[in-house]
Amino acid sequence: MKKLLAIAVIGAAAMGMAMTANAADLIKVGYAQVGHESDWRTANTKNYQDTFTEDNGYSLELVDCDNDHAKQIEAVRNFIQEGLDYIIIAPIQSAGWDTVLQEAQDAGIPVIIADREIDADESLYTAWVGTAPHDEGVTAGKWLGEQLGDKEANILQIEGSVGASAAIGRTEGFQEEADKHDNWKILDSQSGDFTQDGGQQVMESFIKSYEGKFNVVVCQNDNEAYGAMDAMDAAGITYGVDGDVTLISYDATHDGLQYTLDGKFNLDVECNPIQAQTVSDVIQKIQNKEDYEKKTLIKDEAFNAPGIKSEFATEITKDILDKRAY
Ligand code: GZL
Ligand code: ZN
Repeated sequence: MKKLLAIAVIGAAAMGMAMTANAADLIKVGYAQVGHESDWRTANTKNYQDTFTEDNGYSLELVDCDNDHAKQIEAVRNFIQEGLDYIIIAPIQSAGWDTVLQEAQDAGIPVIIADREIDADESLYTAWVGTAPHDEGVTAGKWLGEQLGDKEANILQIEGSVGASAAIGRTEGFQEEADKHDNWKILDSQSGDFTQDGGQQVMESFIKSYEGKFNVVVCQNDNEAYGAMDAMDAAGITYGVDGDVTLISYDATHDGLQYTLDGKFNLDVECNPIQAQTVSDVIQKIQNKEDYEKKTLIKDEAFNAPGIKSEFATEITKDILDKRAY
């Protein structure tokens, strides 16, 4: 009996060793995530959790920084303290990153900036994987110009979170196109913080000031657009393909594209949250001491309601919608 017990004990110890060894082999990654402000963010978080798994050789510490820059800096400092192998940051705001990036560099921990952009010198981070909000804004502006022809536009814009590169880029890109039309006027542009509540509150205040004076609403993400639709419904303002107001949104999440298919959104400019595999590929190259791209752009496209022909957007169909990953 004793012998059997001894074998069992050695076996368990070996298993334990194997597990510990495996745990030691895992690449320890910290992800300082923006927060949980939108469906886009939820899809992005799930994508990281589905990709940075133990089966794929990772241990992931994902911190939801609740749209709070100070919390995000603190999360990165904690990652440095823990001595993680890699730090990924989706920066809530573009400014204020130099100091903590220098600290990570001094600690020898590679930092990958994901999703959004930062103002810091690119020597302060190892790689960047994200999308092009400026181009997304240009696409929205070009599409509107194509659809309006020489008709005038009185535009209300609900911006994303203040200081976020996604908001800054979309605003600048759209403005660049609007400047080409002397009969376009952006009546007002306020931040809805990329949330549905924010979109509704801003739209309600817009309606108080501009009812009857606007024919275009631009929302810088789908959740703001849902809030804006609620506010316009309550005020009896029609929008979409058969409405008085042209409604433009960004993100092209599943529900946003459903509204586009239903003709409630005229246009939804995609910003693809499925980025984790691309980030993992960069990490694997660094691990294997292979060359890697400093910057990798995640491709976007745009979708408009059925029946609308455009050079800048694809007509959404049920088939495209059903195939979407998010
Ligand atoms: C865009 C991303 C933005 C989305 C919003 O790259 O950072 O943040 O457009 C999300 O939905 O809140
Ligand atoms: Zn430009």
